[in-house]
Amino acid sequence: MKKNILILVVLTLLIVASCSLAPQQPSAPAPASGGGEAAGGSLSGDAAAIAQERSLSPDDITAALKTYLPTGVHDDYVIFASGGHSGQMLVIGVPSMRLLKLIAVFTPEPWQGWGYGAGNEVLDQGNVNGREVRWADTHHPALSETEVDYDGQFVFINDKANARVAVVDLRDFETKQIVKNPVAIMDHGGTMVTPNTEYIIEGGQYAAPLGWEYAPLSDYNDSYRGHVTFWKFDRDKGRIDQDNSFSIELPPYWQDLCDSGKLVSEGWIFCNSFNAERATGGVEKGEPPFEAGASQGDTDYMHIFDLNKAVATFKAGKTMDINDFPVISLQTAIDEGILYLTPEPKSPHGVDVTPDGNFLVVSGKLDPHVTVYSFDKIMSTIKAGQWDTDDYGVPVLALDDVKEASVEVGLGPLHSQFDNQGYAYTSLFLDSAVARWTLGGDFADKHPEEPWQLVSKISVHYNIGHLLTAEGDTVSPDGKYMVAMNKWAIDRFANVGPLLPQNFQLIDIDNTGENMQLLYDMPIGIGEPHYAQMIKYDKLSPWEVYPEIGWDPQEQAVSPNVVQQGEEKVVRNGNEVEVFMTAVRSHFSPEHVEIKEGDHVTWHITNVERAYDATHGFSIPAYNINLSLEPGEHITFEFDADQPGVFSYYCTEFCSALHLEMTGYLVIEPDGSSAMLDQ
Ligand code: K7E
Ligand code: CUA
Repeated sequence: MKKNILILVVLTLLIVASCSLAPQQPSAPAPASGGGEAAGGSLSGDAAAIAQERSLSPDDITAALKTYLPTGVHDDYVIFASGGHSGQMLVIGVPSMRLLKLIAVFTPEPWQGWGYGAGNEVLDQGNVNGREVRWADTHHPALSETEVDYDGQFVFINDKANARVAVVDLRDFETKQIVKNPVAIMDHGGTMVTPNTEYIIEGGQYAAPLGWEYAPLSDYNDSYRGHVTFWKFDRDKGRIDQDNSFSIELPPYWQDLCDSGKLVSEGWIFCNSFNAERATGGVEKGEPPFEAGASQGDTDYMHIFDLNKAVATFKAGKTMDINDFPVISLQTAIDEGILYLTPEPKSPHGVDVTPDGNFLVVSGKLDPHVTVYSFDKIMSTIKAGQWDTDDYGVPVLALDDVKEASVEVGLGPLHSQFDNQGYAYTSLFLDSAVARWTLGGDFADKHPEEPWQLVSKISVHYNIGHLLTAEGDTVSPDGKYMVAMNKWAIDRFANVGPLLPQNFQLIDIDNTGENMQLLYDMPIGIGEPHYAQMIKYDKLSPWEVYPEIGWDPQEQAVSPNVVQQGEEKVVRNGNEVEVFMTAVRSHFSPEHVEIKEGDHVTWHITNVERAYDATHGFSIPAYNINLSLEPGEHITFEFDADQPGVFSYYCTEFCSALHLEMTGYLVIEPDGSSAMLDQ
């Protein structure tokens, strides 16, 4: 009974506290009032009874209260997460951890009609050597930034498996462009952005001859190379400007993750690497396996780039062409002072620039420390011309000359994020934990502890990869929330067979000095997300409906083929047939499309609705056509009428009471049939 009373007291206190905190809610419909009478501070006996019946601890109850959103209330933050192998992107609300959307990116997606008559041109941009590649290993989404703050306009994501980068426009949350890297067949260290999104960074991974030419593994040191690619972003067009983009050839170390400098370090780019040993594997030939060969050495190399010099060198035309793409050669990068290296212990992963731009944090997967580098020291060492060189002649700054601190955080450190109180958070894969530690420099005043020290840890479940904090990659992180992106879930969820979901765990980091609190587990059952970013919801201003009737989302303008109501028709010219169709609750016009086998069909369809959420679907069986037409949207698709017969096209969104009646007949008369249709 004592426990019961405790829960009651805790609940009462919490409810009183949460009411007096007056949380900022975005303008949203008022929540439907529930049965409980919470506002006065009294608690209905039901709540205590439920808590007892469900054996909820006081921590469970606070976690529930911190994450529950009444109906109609919106989340404070939105996460854009990699969808891992699904090739898509996830949109998740925080603190509710509700999945709000899956954005189709590299992979066809039926609900959005992506790849079934719409989006095909964008998907085709991602073809590799002419082959349709319709999956992706998405790793690192990056929100567009203005002055190193998320601006809510675009989000980018890379495909590690095929070295591709996609652009998503956050006005309609649709993918607008995919670029295939002409220099490399795969990547990893994308898609971090420079402070005003001038460039999107795409770093390499497993070295190979540039342009994925053939060279035997015995030529590894001479013929295999790494790369980093800088994609110029044209914000007005909302597209990567491939003509003003370029790569830099790098030694065949395995470049891993990159981050852009900010504020004092703006204009500099940092990428960690591993396998500076240049191991080439071959365990079956008696060679050390990669995992041993690539971690023999005590250090690998952080790559430091002077982006301004690189851009000047590219603009001066001092480049070579790989698959018609400009590449600054390794020698030119050395000669022009574009590239420097510095050692990083020990099989490193991740390089993260602190919010003030002064420090770089690198984790050594096999080292219980994070190493903190001083940008200031890097600059003075470069200015002093103080370096050795590696086997390729690249300047190597001594670790002792540029290191600021090393902080013992725990086993298997991977990635670091930051808050607004001078703390850093590092994921610990082997410990299955997140370490909170103190930053020094100007951050030292923000927290009571000594700088560069471990403060506390929280267990996560299990084997965490990346982590993210609210606005964590900006110059002004919000603190509040952290999400642990855990690779293994094991026992956290109901058993669904041997392939388990990933586990995103929401953690409250707002209670300085106290322990971080685990709030919520969210299973991700579509692939292995790597990274994600969290933006304040009120920074997003997506359209509710498309701005005008006939909107072509690919052009973000009214389509020249818009079909207005009253202008629907079917036009024949030889065996070219053009269909002009509108969709509105609850009918398509026309309802009969009668054509002939062998016709080539161009079909224009406009959703002429202006009402919020009045989406219509449009599908044609057997022809693999399936569209989603949001209010105002126009889509044009084509097909060859090679299968005669009768095909009912219909609306696939339950849009109205007479939705089932929203259908029509596509009648395709067999070739050679005598009863010619009169169109
Ligand atoms: Cu650490 Cu691809 Cu960013 Cu996975 S990477 S965890
Ligand atoms: Cu339109 Cu159902």
